[in-house]
Amino acid sequence: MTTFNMEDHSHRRFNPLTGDWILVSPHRAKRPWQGQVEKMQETQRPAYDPACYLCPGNERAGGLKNLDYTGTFVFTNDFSALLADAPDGHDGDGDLFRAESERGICKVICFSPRHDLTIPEMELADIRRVVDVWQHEYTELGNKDFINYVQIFENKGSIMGCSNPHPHGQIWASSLIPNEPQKEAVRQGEYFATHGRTLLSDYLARERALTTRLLVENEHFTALAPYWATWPFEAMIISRRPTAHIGLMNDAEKTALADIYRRLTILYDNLFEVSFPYSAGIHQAPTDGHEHPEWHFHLHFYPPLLRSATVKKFMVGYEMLANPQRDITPETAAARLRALPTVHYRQR
Ligand code: H2U
Ligand code: ZN
Repeated sequence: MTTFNMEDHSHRRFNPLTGDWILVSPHRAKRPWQGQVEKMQETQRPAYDPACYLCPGNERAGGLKNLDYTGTFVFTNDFSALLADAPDGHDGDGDLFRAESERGICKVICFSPRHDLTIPEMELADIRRVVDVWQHEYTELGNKDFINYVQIFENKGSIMGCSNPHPHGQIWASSLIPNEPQKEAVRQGEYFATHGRTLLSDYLARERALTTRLLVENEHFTALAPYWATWPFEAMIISRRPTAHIGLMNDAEKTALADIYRRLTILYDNLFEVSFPYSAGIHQAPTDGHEHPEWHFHLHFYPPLLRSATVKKFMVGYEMLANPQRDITPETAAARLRALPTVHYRQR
């Protein structure tokens, strides 16, 4: 019998943040590939698009007009998934049928007036303004008595269902804590109660000693491919200080957050020399009025691309019916990302 090694043998890995498992099949990454590998033709977008509903001064669906903004611009989503005035109520009869009313507020954030940019091509100072908006919105929305969780996220690329290439993100603030942060809340709470330290501070210390899954670092943040990553080039950004939420971040940390978001997404764009699609977002403490020393601020990046600008990983079959599976290991993915140039391919 050969001895088990993670680079050759099928195995499963545990995600301590959610309690889920992922199946890893590194031997399959060696199988021949006969599908497409071509580079996508990227069209140069104009700096201003008169037909874009996010560009300055333009009209949105419903007739409201965007301000002639020069930095960031925030507005209430014209098609909000959560409504602030949904009345209290529920439906069902106990175990089998359960429904509850849910209230919330949805906003859209334009990152830049420039239609042709995305975060990896923006100046650091301009990304810093986006971080300021995140901090302001987290605090302001979180202070409302009916808002107990603020989900900040960015959905980028048409392959992710994003409707508009203009650089933007969203915030959905709700009265209940949604599934993913709720799973993480439970696991981080258990860990903190047992160890007196946050789960992610212990995890980060181990990863920084091992270095194999690290991507980029600055003084206040580390970007890495998590041990339990599901998506081929999945990443996390973790604050080095065990900060519960963005409201507690100081000036230096906010600039460092802008810096690491930029540097990670430059690596992403350089991987296939294409504007790299992903869903990314912040996980942080609920805004329920309690202190949450167990919560450790972090971001998740879930990119769908697998082996070229056009070939994406499908979460289907075994993944839908059993559990997620990946071929290329997070260690290999990290090594590939780390080896890329740190200057954006369009600025070279
Ligand atoms: P995506 O790019 O991920 O599709 O999100 C864009 C959001 O912008 C989406 O939630 C909103 C949509 O509801 N939107 C407006 O609020 N006003 C508009 O005029 C068009 C789109
Ligand atoms: Zn998380």
